[in-house]
Amino acid sequence: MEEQAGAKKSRRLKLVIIGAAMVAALLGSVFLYIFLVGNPNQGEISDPANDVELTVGTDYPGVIDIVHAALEAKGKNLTITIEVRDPVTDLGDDGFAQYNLTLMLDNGDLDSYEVCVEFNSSNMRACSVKLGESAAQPLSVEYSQNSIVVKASFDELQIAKEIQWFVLSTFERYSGDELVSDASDIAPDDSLQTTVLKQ
Ligand SMILES: [Ca+2]
Repeated sequence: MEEQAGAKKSRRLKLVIIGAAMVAALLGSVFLYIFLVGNPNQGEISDPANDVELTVGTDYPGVIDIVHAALEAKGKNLTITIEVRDPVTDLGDDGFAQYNLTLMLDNGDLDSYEVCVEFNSSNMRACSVKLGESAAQPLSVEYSQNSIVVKASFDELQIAKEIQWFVLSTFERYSGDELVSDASDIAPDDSLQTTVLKQ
């Protein structure tokens, strides 16, 4: 009996040691991953629905009503997600919408970029332009339901301490040459958003 109890105890001890070793290995992998890959920096803006300003006409598509925007910065890569009130849909032949994201990267100097997403009935495309330069860099853009995701890359982002940013959406619709709808939304409403980066 005593022998059996001793063998049981020893098996239990072995299992405890193996379990502890597995947990330690798992934690080690997680720490190694964080050390090698790093955590992304994130920032976000929430904006009310139904706060679009109309300067011409009486209607606009809910796709320009911004409700949330987010940045995720890792190294020099930046992922921008814009969420809107209604799903991204066909704007019709005469509709034209645009999102302009202004980014000011504070890295001692202030480098400013404009990220622009424009779309109409047939396509959506995105590009970035550095303030003071004219060359536009094409960017990857995808949309799904109520989200638009843009991926960009800026060398200055790697040494930037913070990003100040805001998003402006606009919509125009023409009837022939006449502008019959002109609407816009801005987020945040009253100031720039500051996202601090931990490098
Ligand atoms: Ca809004």
